[in-house]
Amino acid sequence: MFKPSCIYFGRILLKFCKLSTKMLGIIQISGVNSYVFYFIPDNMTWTEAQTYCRKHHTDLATVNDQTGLDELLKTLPKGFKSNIWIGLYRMNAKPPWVFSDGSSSLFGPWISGQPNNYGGYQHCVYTDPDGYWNDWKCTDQLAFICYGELLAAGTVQVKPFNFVVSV
Ligand SMILES: [Ca+2]
Repeated sequence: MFKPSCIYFGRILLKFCKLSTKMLGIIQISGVNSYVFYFIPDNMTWTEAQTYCRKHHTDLATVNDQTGLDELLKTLPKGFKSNIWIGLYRMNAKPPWVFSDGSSSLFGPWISGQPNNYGGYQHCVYTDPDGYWNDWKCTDQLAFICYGELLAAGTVQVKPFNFVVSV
């Protein structure tokens, strides 16, 4: 099955998706508060967490700015002190860091000295409960945060074939 690849402008103010090799469609136009985060307390590998989020929500968490990160951290239970997977990863030892949903990483409150790719296999990213990030071994099992797209008031959703343009 063809999986659309998407480009986000703002926090899904506009989301363009490449629908096939020849077409680009506007999939969704939605409001600023269009993300909602879900804390999942079960410990999973990064890939297992990604699979879970895609099945039950939209994807592993994408975080583009401090406001979004603050919203994400609010979902943690009071007193929660462990590290949590977010959607950020890289394919190998070199950047770019990208999010699970395909969007670019424009923001990174790394812990001092990170990312360090310790041991050469730290290709996934957790946030600590204070909101600082570290690259980490993807096969370690951590709790994680999914995001879902919340269709706020004023949201317009269009069917792709209404707005298909050639590229
Ligand atoms: Ca690291």
